Amino acid sequence: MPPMERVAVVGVPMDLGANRRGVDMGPSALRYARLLEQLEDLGYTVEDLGDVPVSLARASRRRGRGLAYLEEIRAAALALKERLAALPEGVFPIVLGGDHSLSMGSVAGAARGRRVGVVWVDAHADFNTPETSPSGNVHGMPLAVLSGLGHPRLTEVFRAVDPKDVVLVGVRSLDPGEKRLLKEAGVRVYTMHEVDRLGVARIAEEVLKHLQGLPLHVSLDADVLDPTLAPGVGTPVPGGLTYREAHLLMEILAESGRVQSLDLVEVNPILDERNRTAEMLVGLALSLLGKRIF
Ligand code: 6HN
Ligand code: MN
Ligand code: MN
Repeated sequence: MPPMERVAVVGVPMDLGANRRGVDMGPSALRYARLLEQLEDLGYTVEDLGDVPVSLARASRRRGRGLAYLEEIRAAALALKERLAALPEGVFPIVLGGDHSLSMGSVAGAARGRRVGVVWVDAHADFNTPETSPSGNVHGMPLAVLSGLGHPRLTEVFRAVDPKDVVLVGVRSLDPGEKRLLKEAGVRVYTMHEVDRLGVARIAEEVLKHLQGLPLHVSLDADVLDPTLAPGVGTPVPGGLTYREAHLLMEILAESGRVQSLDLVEVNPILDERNRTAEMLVGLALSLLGKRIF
């Protein structure tokens, strides 16, 4: 269980990094799925900090080297970074997305300049740069930016981790240039192939060992789950984590007592069925914060 008793929730209603609208409603859907109430039932003191401001830019336009909405995304993620960095020590932040580009700000803010391990649980690696990205969508780039690779406007404020302190779990969709960058940077990658061969329990133990001694940030992208469980995502990929695998992963990470911050991202209520994707992520957050069956 995390060593903290206080949780701060902050929303980032942003869809500018994705190519489909609607993920900006994710924070509402996650709150509606009773995240805060259920955390209180677990015994946490929970504060809702509201949402960080996000530009209402909507015109479809591209700027600077193929990146869509670079400045608007930078501003929102920077506001998030500052809000998290200003939290008192001992408060566990949960960031509600919004598209995954917000994690540039959440990891950088939670790290506060210190060394942290990042567990990025996602069907994708989000390790593109403007040069390797096939889409120009910034939500395919945040992990690269955090590792110091990408557009200088982003790396200058969000570079926060050593790529050797980053682990990916659940990956099953990589772009060619991104694959090369991951190898060069030395990121540890557990694809669905390893999930099938080794099982989630073994992977979770290896992750904890690989990131030994470091405080951990977990970034949970809803599309890591199988799309039959979590249909409310903009970039679904077949063959994802099952309900049981995802919960077991959260439970073992929780047992380490080292997780100190969390993102719940890429929930798109417009594409969802009866809010089940948000409910899945809320359930996983509760497991990560110590909820147990018995
Ligand atoms: N996400 N690799 C693709 C791209 O456009 O760069 C998909 C990225 C998806 C990002 O789901 O957070
Ligand atoms: Mn992602
Ligand atoms: Mn993804």
